[in-house]
Amino acid sequence: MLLACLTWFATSFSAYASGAKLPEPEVKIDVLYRPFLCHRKTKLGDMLLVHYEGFLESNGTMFHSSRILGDKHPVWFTLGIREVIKGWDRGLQNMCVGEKRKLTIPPTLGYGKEGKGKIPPESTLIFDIELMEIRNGPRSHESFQEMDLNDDWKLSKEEVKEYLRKEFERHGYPANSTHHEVMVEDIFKKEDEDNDGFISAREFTYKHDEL
Ligand SMILES: [Ca+2]
Ligand SMILES: [Ca+2]
Repeated sequence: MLLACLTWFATSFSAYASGAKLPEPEVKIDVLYRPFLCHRKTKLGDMLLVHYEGFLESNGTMFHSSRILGDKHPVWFTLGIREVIKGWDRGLQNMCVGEKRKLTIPPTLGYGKEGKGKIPPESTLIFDIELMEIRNGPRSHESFQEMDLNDDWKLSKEEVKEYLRKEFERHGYPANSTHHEVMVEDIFKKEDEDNDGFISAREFTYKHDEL
């Protein structure tokens, strides 16, 4: 115990001294099955359809199974926008359809100090996850590339305005450039986090905090 404390202190101190963030626990990823054919791998911003079982590491209790409980359907979510716990956002990248993974997720990347429902506070979680399908998310790189007309990996106000114009036209609305200007300003207020006048690929794809 003392040794553990000393190690912890030494690690914290060196992190503090070097100005770096405290080292954060990681998700442990075990690939249980990887299909031979893999046309596409998951990336941040994709929509994923998964079946999963969740267990408490402490006593092996299964707290959820998408196959057995609820409507027994697999679930959709968007990767990398904190729609799910951090452990999933981090642990389900570069995954092929048909692939099965076991994730061991420390509490800080799961439900933390509070816990949730059947999950007690400070629980390490184990998930068996099978990826059923991948789709382009609304904040996928494909959508970004479509909007980025000059391929410089950032969206200018003009590009966003042009995108809005096309979208409105596609849905049969009359063009109203004053309205679009207002919308563009509003979008940039929310999305251009570093205020450099452009929406970068990163600002576009990562909706919330960093993973
Ligand atoms: Ca651009
Ligand atoms: Ca920016």
